[in-house]
Amino acid sequence: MKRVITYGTFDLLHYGHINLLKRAKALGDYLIVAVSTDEFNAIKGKKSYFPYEQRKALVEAIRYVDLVIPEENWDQKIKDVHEYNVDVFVIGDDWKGKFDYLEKEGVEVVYLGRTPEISTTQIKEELKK
Ligand code: C2G
Repeated sequence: MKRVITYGTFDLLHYGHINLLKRAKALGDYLIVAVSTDEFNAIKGKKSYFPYEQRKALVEAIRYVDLVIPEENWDQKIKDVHEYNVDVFVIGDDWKGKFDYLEKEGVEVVYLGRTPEISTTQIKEELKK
C-alpha cells in the first residue's frame, strides 16, 4: 500500500485542484490531503471564501481522496509523514524545492505542474467584474 500526502487550502475547489489530486493519487494507492485550517490560512496570508469544515467536506467528496486531515502549521509535515507512513509527498511546482527536506525522512518528493489559467484568486477577480 503506497501512501501519498499533499497539502493545501483548496478554497473554491476547481479543476486545477482536481487535476493535482488525480495525479497525486495515481502515484500510489492511498491519498491523504492535509487541508489548511482557517487559523493556518491566516498565517499563510490567505482568506478563504469557505471555512475549513466546508473545504474539508468538499475535498473528502473527491473520489481520489482517502483521508483529510487538518494542516495547522508549516512544521507538521515531518511528523505527518511518519505518523501516516507516507511514501510520497506531492505538491504543485509553485512550491518546487521548498519541501526537499522530506527526502531525509525517506519520502519521495514530487512537484507536479500546476494547471495553467485557473486559480482561486483569478476566480474571485473575475467574479468582481
Ligand atoms: N494547484 C494546481 N493548479 C492550479 C492551482 C492549484 O496544481 N491552477 C495545486 C497547488 O499547486 C497545490 C494544490 O493545488 O498543490 C492546492 O492549491 P492551494 O489551495 O493554493 O494550496 P497552497 O495555498 O499552495 O497550500 O503547506 C503547503 C501549503 O498548504 C500549500
